[in-house]
Amino acid sequence: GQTKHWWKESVVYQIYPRSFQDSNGDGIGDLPGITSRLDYLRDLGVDVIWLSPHYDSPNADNGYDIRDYRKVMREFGTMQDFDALLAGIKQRGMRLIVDLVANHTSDEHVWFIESRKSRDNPYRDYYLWRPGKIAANGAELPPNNFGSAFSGSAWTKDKGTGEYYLHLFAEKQPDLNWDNPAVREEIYSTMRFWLDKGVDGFRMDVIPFISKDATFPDVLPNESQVHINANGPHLQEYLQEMNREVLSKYDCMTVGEAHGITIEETPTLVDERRHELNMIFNFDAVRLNRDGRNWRQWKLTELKAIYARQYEALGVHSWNTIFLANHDNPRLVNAFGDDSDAYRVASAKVLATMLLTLKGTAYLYQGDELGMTNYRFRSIEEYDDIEAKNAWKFDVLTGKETAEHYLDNLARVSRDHARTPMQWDDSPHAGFTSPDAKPWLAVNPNYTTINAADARRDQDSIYHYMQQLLRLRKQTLAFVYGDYEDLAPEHPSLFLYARTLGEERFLVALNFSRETFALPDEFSKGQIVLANTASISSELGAWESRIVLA
Ligand code: ISL
Ligand code: CA
Repeated sequence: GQTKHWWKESVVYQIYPRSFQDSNGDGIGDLPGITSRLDYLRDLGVDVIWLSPHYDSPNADNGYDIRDYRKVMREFGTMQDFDALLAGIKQRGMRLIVDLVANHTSDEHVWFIESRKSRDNPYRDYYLWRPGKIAANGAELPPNNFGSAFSGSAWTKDKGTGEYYLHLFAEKQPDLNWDNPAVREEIYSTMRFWLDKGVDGFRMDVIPFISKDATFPDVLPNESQVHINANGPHLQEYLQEMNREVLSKYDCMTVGEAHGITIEETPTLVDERRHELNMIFNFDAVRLNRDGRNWRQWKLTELKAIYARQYEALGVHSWNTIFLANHDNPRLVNAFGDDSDAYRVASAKVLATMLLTLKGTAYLYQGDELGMTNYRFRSIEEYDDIEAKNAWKFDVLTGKETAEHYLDNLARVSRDHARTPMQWDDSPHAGFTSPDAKPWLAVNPNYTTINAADARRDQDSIYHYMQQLLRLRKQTLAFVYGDYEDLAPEHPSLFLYARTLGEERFLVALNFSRETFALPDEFSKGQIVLANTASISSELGAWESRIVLA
């Protein structure tokens, strides 16, 4: 059978600190701001807070480029502010996990400053340096054909020594060399530092990328670079070592961000008998609406097939995560719901019902409890994200893609949609920062109607519905450990499933469309536990959700 753990029974709420709450009027969210909002999170009913990077950083990629792993980002506050936040979270019976970005550092990290100085610097081997390749015509090329996730080659030639360093992300994010035992020990010691402070675990950024084939063969035309990067030769060895040296010594949870790992490969990282990670984020569901970088229209049958495959592949020894949004994706309701005025609220409730009743630890993203929506960015200048700005330079400014096509697509997929400030109330800047300040990223003008203060007053709000769902889930182990059965995998608009534990059988009915459909008899016979509409019939109307105890 399945082992029981607090992290399987938990619901996690992700905070992007830059955009949550500003406390000092500089237009940037900060740690004291989060501390001031902890009652809001406790009232909502979440168990664990995941804090996106809060470390010292020059912010080439909003904190995913770390300059010092043991220092708090100046804009976010001080170590005392961090300690106060952690204490406030614990006082309210919640837990905190922090982001561990250990595949790469900032190029301003002291290790890299040293590393680039000379070929025989003691820190040289902390990063991945290689000589260029000489082509047949005598021209010098990068060591291989890896691309950076943020456009261009993944190699940059450094003037000082004439060698190239690897950066799977931005030029300012050099990849660490995990084959060097000193690097691994540095990271483990950093992990102990935060665990000893009392944090409850880590969300590990692109963790499957840490091990590289040191010979760096080219990616062949029929191969996928992310899949290669996520399946390096020593990945399992390093994760087991990390578990032995650090994780096993604490009561903590780990969730690896695992772009490039397939559903069927997931157990190689999380099967509990291997002692590596507790769970990973698989990207099949959240990126179902993407074809490479482009938006694609997804189908409900495809989404259901992904959840069925995850359930099958993970079995009883591996644990799943359920999420459809984070700081790298557009808003939940735009991407997977119906953002029209008529159905925004109903569809956000349908999605919340699904996220909180499927099998796996659920991850909610800040603002989704309010049904926050994508912002209408007016020009490339108004965006902030390095991914969007670099691709503009590489593809639009070079004429590979028209500005119109690029901006139309970006309006649907941009990571910045998730990063616009939290909408707290209907005062200027949505209460995110002081009235005379300039928020670091645009506030969505719909804050006058979509905001936390209104949601808390309105008994029919998404916020209150989610609060009920979270209470229900806490009381109901069937939603955590129960078996999962898709009752209508081929239905194009209805998602109907059962969660069963022992004698207890719950039925969930979700309508992902504006049409009305009849429900199987079993649904009418049971007792209604929760629904997003007051009028209940034997049919399921537009964007209705219903949970039934059979
Ligand atoms: O968001 C993506 C592209 O739109 C993904 O490819 C993303 O880069 C990938 O999932 C890794 O994401 C993580 O590491 C990045 C950072 O920019 C992301 O914010 C982080 O979630 C580099 O640290
Ligand atoms: Ca601030």
